[in-house]
Parts: sequence; C-alpha cells; structure tokens
Amino acid sequence: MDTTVQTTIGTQRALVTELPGPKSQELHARRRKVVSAGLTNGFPVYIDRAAGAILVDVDGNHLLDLGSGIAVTSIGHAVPALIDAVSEQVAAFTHTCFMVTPYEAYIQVCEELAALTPGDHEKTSALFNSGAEAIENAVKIARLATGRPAIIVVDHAYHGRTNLTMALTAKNMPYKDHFGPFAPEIYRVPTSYPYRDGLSGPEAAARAIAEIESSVGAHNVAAIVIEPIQGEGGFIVPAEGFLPALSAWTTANGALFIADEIQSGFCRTGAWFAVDHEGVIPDIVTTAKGLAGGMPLAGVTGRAEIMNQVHEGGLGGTYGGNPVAAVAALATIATMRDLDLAARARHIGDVAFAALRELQKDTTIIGEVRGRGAMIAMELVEPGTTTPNAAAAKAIVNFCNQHGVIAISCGTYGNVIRLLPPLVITDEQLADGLEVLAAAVRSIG
Ligand code: PLZ
Repeated sequence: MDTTVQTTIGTQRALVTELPGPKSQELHARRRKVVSAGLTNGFPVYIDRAAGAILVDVDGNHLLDLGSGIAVTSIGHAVPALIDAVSEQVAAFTHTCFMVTPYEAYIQVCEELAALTPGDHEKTSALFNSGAEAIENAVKIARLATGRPAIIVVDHAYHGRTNLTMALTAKNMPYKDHFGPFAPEIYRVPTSYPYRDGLSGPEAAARAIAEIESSVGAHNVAAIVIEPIQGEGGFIVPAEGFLPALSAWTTANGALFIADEIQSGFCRTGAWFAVDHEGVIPDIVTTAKGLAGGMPLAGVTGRAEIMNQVHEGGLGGTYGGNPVAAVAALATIATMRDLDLAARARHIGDVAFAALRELQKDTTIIGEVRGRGAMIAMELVEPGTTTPNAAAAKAIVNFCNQHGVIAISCGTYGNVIRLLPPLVITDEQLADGLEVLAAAVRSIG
C-alpha cells in the first residue's frame, strides 16, 4: 500500500508567525460571537491542512501533532488509503440508514471487530457515532442481558458527556457541574492507581470487590465498565492483575465485564487493545476514536449470546455505522495491519519512556512517567512531594504550544501531560517533540 504523504506539507515543525498568528486571531474573534462559550478553548490555532504528524494552520505554521485529536488520527493525517476510500464512498452514496436499507461496509466493520477484539468466541457488533453513544448502548445491552440494574465504575473514570455517561464519569469540573440530576444505579468504587495507592493489582481488586459486595450486592450488578488504561483521568495504568481479577469476579457472579477501549484501543498501546496485555477477554468492548481515522464511528462488540438478546429494533440510530465512516474504518484497520502500527506504538513508547525517565532524573516536578506504547504520560507534582502540580502541566502545555508542539494535559487533578502521537510519527519528529517537551519541563523546574 502506498502510504507516502502526497501533499506539499513539510515534515518538520516550522513557525512563520507568533502563535496564534493573525489569521487564527481573526477566526478566534469570529468564534467568540457564534460558538458557545461552553466549549473548551484549547490552543486557538486554527487548522487548514494536515499530513502525517504535521498540522498546518491558517497562517502557514507547521505544528507537530502529539495529540492526534485525542487519540483519533492514529494512522496519521491525510492517509491516501483513507482519502481514496472516503472519496469513493462519498461519490457512491453517503447515507441510507442501515436500519432502512443496509450496505456491505457495515458488515465488514463488524467482521473486523469480531476478528480483532479479544477472544475467539462468536461476537456481534452494533455501530454508533461517538464513544459516549457506544457506552450508553453497552449499558443498555448489559442491563437487558443480565436483568440487573447496577453499573459499577471506578474513580478517575471517563466515559463521556451524555446524561448516562456523565454519571459514569468521575470528575465534576468541567464535565458534570450543574448538569444533573444524573442517571441512577451507578456505583463508583476505588481503582488501581499504583503511584498513589501503592497497592498490588490483586490488592486493589480485592478492595474494589469488597466495596461492590458490601454496598451494591453482587447479584444486583449488571456490569463493571472500565477503561483498561484510564485516559482523561490521568493515563493511569492499573497494577498488574487488577483487570484480570475484576474480570474473573464478573464471570463468577453473573455480571459482565465491559472494557472501554475508546481511547486505549486500536494499536495505541502497542496491541490491538489494552486488555490484550493482560490476556483479559471482556464480555463487551466499546471502541471509537482510532477506529476510523477521524471519521465519527463507534462500536459495541460483545459475545453473540449477550448482544443478540436485544429485541429487533432495540438498537440503532440514524447515522450509526454511516457508510463513509465505515469505509474509513476499513481503510484505517488495513493501514494499521499493513504498517504494523502496534509495533510502531511499542517503538514510540520505548523511545519516549527512555527520554522522559532521563528527564525525570534532572527535575523535581515529574512524579511518575507511565503509560504503555504510544499512550505516554508524566504526572507532575510539587517538588519533592506527591502533591499534584496542575500549574506545571499548564505551563508545559503552554510552552509546547508556543513552540508549535501540540501536547495536551489530563488527569483528575489536571496535572498530567499526555502524549498521543500519530503512530506514523517519524523518529525525527518524535525526537523533536521530546526535545521541546524537555525544554518545557526544564523551563519550570
Ligand atoms: N470513553 C475512554 O476517552 C472520549 C473526551 C474529550 P466521545 N475522550 C475524549 C472531551 O473533553 O469531551 C472518551 C474516552 C473514553 C468514552 C469517551 C467518549 O467518547 O466520542 O467523546 O463521546
């Protein structure tokens, strides 16, 4: 497959104006009049084009993308295979509604999801538009299939912004404040956060399970919904054994294990799915983001005997599995397979973790470097303590942005810098990004 970037966009970071430049500033002024103030104002540099790991703004600045639009463009920007697939599909037909008159690409995506998600049991899928919608549907299916009401989530969880998924999400500001009342029958238990709780995986699981059994009752639990590596909550990698223990508990107690792989899935962590690293086989897997290379598509994939209990017409939506998004997913998955982007993610992790651990030795504000593959984070603390240092994260993001590197923060305490580079980032681009990040950290401590 031809994966060379066929545009005139350069492959290096290059700034031609201050950031944001004059054209971006003009757009930003227009935005303020007509775009709701409720949307996060990230870095107001407006993008015109992109290729590979480079974003080009309206002023002609070339920026290095270490965020992939929050883990979405894992195959990179402007991938010819995706452009071709999408263009051909747009010309053929853009929409019929799969529930009215179906088409093959939807089936092909479900075949891929059945083949790629963990376990060799029979699986069926339903496709949706966003991660939150996938989670909503996974919860509907789990309640129907088990006949039980309770959904268990963990501290620091992020599952979306709709009414049900807000209730599943842990952090109040900015996601939930004044947006309630929230959906009932959602119970939050402690997670595994090795840097802050010092527990082994089995110990953390025993703590969570004790809480479920005492305050909810095992027989009431429909499902545990959990991100195998927590994303928005701070790129928290649970201690080894935590996920397998929770998964075993659900199986033993007639509940379902739902892995939210929306951020961690599709090669991001160096495997197709983050649960693959511990051999966990979820009953249901939710996917989105990296699945379709930037087109909106999400999936709920589960054991056929669970998924197929839903009555005909019980699942759906006008756009879910839209043909343009579906062919984008097929091109994305083919690209991941052809370029072995899981291996590439492991390589990115090897390079980045080595660099960041070196950096950690020289500074007092990096409490922990963690992650897996190309899901990479540094948790920032007040010097010599474990007290979260959100100001440092803000300053580092700002420094990176000013130097044309798109890095983003996350974490319940807002003190984690996360890197989610496109998996096609070149070694030179990665080295450049890590140098800017190191300079940012050194500039403050
Ligand atoms: N589950 C694990 O990471 C989306 C949110 C950005 P949607 N994460 C980015 C923001 O501030 O809104 C996410 C996730 C996990 C579910 C979701 C929700 O996916 O496609 O944003 O609905």
